[in-house]
Amino acid sequence: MTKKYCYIFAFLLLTLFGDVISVAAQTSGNPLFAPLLTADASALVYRDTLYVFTGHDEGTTSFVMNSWYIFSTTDMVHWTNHGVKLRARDFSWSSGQAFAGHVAEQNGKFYWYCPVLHKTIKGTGKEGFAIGVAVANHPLGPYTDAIGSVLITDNTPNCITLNIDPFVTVDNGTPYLYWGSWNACRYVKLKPSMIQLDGSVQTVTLQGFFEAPWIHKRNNTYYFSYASGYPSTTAYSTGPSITGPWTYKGVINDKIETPVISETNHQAIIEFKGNWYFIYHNTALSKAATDNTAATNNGTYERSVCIDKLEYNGDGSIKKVVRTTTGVPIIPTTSVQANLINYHNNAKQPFSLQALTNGKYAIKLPGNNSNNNTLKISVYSINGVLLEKIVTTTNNHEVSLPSGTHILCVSDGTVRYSQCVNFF
Ligand code: FUB
Repeated sequence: MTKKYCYIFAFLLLTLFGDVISVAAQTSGNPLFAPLLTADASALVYRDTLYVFTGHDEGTTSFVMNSWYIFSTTDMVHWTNHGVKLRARDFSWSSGQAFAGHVAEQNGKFYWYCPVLHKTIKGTGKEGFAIGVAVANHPLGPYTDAIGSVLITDNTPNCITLNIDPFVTVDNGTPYLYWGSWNACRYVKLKPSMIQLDGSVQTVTLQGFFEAPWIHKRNNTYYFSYASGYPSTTAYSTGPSITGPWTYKGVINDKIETPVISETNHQAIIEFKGNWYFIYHNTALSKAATDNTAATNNGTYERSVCIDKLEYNGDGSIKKVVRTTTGVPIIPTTSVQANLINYHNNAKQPFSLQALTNGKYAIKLPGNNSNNNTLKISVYSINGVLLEKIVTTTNNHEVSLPSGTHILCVSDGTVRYSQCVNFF
């Protein structure tokens, strides 16, 4: 169909079948939580909600970080800022500095692993950071110190110079704590309690590792992503198990050099409602980027969390992240109620598109189809391109309706119905 005829087709359908329902497709925008400065995101899916836990930059020439925030969304566009939910000083043994934390769930409890400065423990040639754990019964807290003491300090055998950037995951029932910085990475098994070490600290071998470990699993492959080099890119390696061995695969996020440099590059990777996301920080809200009078062109200490899609190639490798200012599209959560128009007698039949948690819609057709008639559902783009054709005898079918305008035509063999539903 030529472009001209596509538009005529669309116009005819739209005028013939009257009522047009519009569903706005929006995007999250980047940075996500402007104007607040946020960094070092950790992400967790619980029930139908995505929670993002961030640090908060308060300095301009060094890391000044006192607290962690929580944000949540069910659709990627409408975010709730739940405010400060934990502070470094909430650990009575800490003198401050809320570096990159990580939240993990186990048996309905939520554990927030936090790297903070220890008041008294500082090993020779080490930086004095320790990792503590706060616990809550809900991702939003309230969180309290789970141990009243530390999990990792400069005194832990085989620890590293800078004990920061914890990452915890439960693999086949066993919790693992990874952490690392200054080119050194470690892991240790945790007991099921999540707050006690179970065995000795192991050295991790990863090409180009600098800091910020994060592991996700897809199709039986473990993906280990991390900040690499300094200033950092985000690179990744893959392996057959939670402990590797790890094979280097390449860079998935370039250095943050625009609008101004961020020396750090700290990622979280998460699947939510069938989509994969890459969460990172940039410098768009830093003085250097927004104020011509800024003393330096470095935004390292004034970062802001962003999100973009994470996409895979057919062979399972990760595509280079395309950083955007628009962010990611909305996941529809509202249902659309409408009437299908009987093609023959213009009568209206109720029909609904019910948003599902996987981002698709369930089409609820008129009646209960007790005769098991064959239903034909066609989804067209506005210019008449057939996007999806479903032939079914059930009265409840899942259909993908991505952004863009669509026209839905339904036939049950004897009666034809049509409706225009515009997904912008
Ligand atoms: O935000 C302080 C530190 O900078 C984090 O712990 C590192 O991952 C880096 O982002």
